[in-house]
Amino acid sequence: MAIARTTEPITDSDEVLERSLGDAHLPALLPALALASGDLSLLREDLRPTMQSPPLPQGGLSREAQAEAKAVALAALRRIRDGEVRQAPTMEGLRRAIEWMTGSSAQAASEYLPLVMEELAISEEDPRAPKWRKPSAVDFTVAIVGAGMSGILAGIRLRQAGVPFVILEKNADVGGTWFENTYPGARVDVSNAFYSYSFAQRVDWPTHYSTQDVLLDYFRDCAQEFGVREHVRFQTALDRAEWDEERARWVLYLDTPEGRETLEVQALVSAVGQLNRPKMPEIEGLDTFGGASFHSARWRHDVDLAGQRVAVIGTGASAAQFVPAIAPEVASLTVFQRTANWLANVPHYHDEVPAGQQWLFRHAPYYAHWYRFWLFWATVEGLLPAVRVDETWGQGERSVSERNDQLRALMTMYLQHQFEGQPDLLEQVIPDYPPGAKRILLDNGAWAGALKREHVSLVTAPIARVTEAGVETEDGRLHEADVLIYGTGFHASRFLTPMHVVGREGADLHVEWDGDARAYLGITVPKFPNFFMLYGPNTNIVVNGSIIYFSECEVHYILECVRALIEGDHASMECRQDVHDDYNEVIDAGNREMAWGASSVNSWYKNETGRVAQNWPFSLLDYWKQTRAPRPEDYLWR
Ligand code: N01
Repeated sequence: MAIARTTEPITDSDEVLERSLGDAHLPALLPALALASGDLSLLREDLRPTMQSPPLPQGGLSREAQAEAKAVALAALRRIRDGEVRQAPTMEGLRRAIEWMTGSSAQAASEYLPLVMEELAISEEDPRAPKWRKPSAVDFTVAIVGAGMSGILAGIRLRQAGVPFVILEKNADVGGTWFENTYPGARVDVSNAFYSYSFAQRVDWPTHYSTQDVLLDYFRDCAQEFGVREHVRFQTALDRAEWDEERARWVLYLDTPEGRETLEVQALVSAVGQLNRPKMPEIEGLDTFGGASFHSARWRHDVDLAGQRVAVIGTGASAAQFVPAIAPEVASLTVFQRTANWLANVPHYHDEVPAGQQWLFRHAPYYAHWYRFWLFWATVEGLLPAVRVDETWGQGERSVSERNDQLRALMTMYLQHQFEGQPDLLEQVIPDYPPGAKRILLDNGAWAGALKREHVSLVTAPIARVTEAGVETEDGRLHEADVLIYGTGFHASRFLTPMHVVGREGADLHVEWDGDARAYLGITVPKFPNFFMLYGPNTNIVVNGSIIYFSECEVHYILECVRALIEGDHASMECRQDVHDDYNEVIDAGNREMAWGASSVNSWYKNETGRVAQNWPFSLLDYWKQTRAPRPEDYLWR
């Protein structure tokens, strides 16, 4: 793995430069080169991308504009290579570049500037690294539960701050979801330029959207390279955590390969994720099935699917990946769909990163960073308005606003194109809810390609029961199968199960939540001092943000909490109930104004009470701002 700390000097010929530019993402390259060369005149009005979500290829630049942009970029690359220019970007330059790329006002660009400074790591290598260290005389240890993406991250930052920590991991390796989900076709659906730690940018991702094995390696490498792996206790599960108020300690009861053990720490961080407890459907007769059956997150690689009659229940993000992957080898495939998905057309979803782009990532100063920022803007912040409810729109379950309706039209056209000549199938796959009410799945034609195969059938009749021979639908049909695969998702709203967390005065976290998990900033909970969560309630994003971004914000906040405890000589900090309650009202109101909150469609974003307990309804900038540091007045300090 090549983590890029700085770009390599350009020593190649004009020919190589020109060839590489053939693969360049021009809306990201021009600001990168403008800043690196100090020549802001590269940010020409006639070469400015049209910022639109979903984004247009090359920001909608015409062929002529693209050719001109390449010529401009070639000249700048040459000047940088020949040592004529190489500048540290100025604040004014950065602001102008944001304005140019996003089409935002100067005021909006200024608002994003501090965040962009961090994202682009302009003035230092890793601006998010803690700027403080625990004094050696202070006794303070943290336990992190989970060595997935966010647990590794918390370990990296604690190590940098000199705070002792241990990571408790139930599995035999790091990687969390990328360790557990090994189903065929598993890959990330957020571009790796964004789905990667800001401080560990790779310049050699083989594909835009990495497969599971590549991501598992990335997280393994990061755990190793940043000195975290040696702090992980594998095959060690936290069963119960109890807060001892008098001694201001968390007492942890662990199940280890050697048996039961206790451990005491000053702070506890949950990094267990939302999507790691497989959910089996509540369908009659599951146990009666005669063949092999398994959940997508517990893939049975020992079951050879070749030549088998396979049935799949569920058509979410997991099934959308493994159905196309297994379709070619099975004898027949019956896919049971309860709710159709909106698909976003991403033609390069499975493609390799072209050589020219790889060269630019490696050599063009700031290019990788601006590419990351382009994705951040075009596929995340920019998409939010398209899923926000317009109260005056009044189209029910069709769409939530004019912009949302346009998105619907765009994605309907894509489905019509994909299922051309198959009117029966088309009718089944067009969702009857607004785009963004459920996760929009990325697609390059693989889904339709699988469903249109002769031996694949899509069944939308409700399932009545599972029998020894297969799956029976309510229309009385029995769909025979040798193997039954559950792509039925996770117990997402049962946060932190099956762990028992007992806070001040015996408060049990699950009793407190009563099936409706809430937290302040998704991180802290009243009655649970020195307890912090990563990817906790209301920190999930729907329209394709990167959860790594959220984890970096959360970890920064938690480190600032630990710092406040240590530097303020406090034994504990506990979120105030009124602060927590007021915050949750704002969150709930925000979610009601988004497609996923307004629509009545079922989704894993809602818990048993119908409340959206998963999602963050505001911008990424908002979350970043709110997680800069704990406000002293939000907490009870002891
Ligand atoms: O799970 P899901 P998932 N009878 O809950 C159906 C992330 N992820 O594992 O829609 C019949 O989305 C259920 O139907 P319905 C990503 O955040 C990311 O696929 O509830 N059907 C649905 O079709 C994602 O959102 C990646 O009506 C039943 C399916 O099972 C999240 O994980 C890849 C049923 C469950 O879909 C979860 O995705 C994979 C029943 N009784 C996952 N019960 C990438 O990065 C459930 N269903 C690409």
